[in-house]
Amino acid sequence: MKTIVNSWNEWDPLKHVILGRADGCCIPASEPAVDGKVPEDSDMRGKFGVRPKESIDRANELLENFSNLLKKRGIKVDRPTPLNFIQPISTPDWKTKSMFGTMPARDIILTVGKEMLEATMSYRCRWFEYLNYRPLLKKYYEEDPNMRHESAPKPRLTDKSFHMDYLSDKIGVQKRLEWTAKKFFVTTEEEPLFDAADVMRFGKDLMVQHGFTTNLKGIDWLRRHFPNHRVHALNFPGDPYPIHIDATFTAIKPGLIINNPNRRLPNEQREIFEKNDWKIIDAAQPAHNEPPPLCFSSVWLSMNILILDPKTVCVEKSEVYQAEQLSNLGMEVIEVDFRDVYPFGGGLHCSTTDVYREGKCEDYFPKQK
Ligand code: DAV
Repeated sequence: MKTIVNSWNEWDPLKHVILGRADGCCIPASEPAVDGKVPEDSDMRGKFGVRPKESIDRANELLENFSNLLKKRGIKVDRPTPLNFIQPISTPDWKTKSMFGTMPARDIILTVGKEMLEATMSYRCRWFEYLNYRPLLKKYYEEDPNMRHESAPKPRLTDKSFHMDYLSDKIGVQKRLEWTAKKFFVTTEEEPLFDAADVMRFGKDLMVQHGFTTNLKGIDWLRRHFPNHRVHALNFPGDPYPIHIDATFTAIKPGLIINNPNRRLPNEQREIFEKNDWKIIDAAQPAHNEPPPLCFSSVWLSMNILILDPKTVCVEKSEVYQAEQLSNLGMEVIEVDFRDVYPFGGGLHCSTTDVYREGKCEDYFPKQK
């Protein structure tokens, strides 16, 4: 079967997906955006280099199991081709000692309808990450005459793109919360920046988180790039390290969103959801008090679920409260053992990116004003 690229939202029946790999994944060297994001109390601080081999093997085993589970359900699964990440990279503007990896496919590639768009990214170590996906994107482009392969303007990522105030590991959570509430983030407005995982797709509407990895210029770029869509900027005070919308605000099906109760959408940004009869409910608590060792992300990867169709959802196996909530909402929950993949850049939603979901571009928010 030849590839067709088509995916407009997070819930229509999934038929073809890209799933990342843990091979050679590195803890990146110090650089402005990474230093701003790694939690101040993290065991990753001061470490650099390829992750321990046993942890890579274990994550790859879980990824392989997840791939088999999806295939058994009739979903086609493609995997990226990893580069050698432990080598210095540079542009005329900067050098850094390694790349990152190729686990969280969702961070890099944004699928909107027939288009797969390579995001700008904002970490220097992730500047070349799109290359891991090029063999697949090349194949899709050749097989599907309607596929659009796009790449956002590569950013310069000089020091001007970052607020150096964030370089310290002694800012403290209180100060960080004040700064993020004021929308003072690590990235500046020097140039458009966005990660694909800051975008949640709702057919004609794209909801985009303004935070550490996506700036307002990045959101404006998306708006101009997708003139047939409505692009909305959202932000979620309460998160000291705001990156990626998919552990904060997760659409379940038309009309229903779960929102991280520590990072609620402010009232003034709720209007469009209320007007169109979308319910935003608090997500269940995570089952863990701490992320696993050497992990970038918070315990809220509990919310990082992969929806296979509006009645079926993959949830991490230990996240019993999130599973219970979704099951009470009438969904069939598939448990997936995935916690040992979290340190490689995220959960079930992060590790995948859509190639094909059934369905077309619908307008779920007809009342805009
Ligand atoms: O809560 O640490 C993780 C999102 C990863 N894509 C968090 C956000």
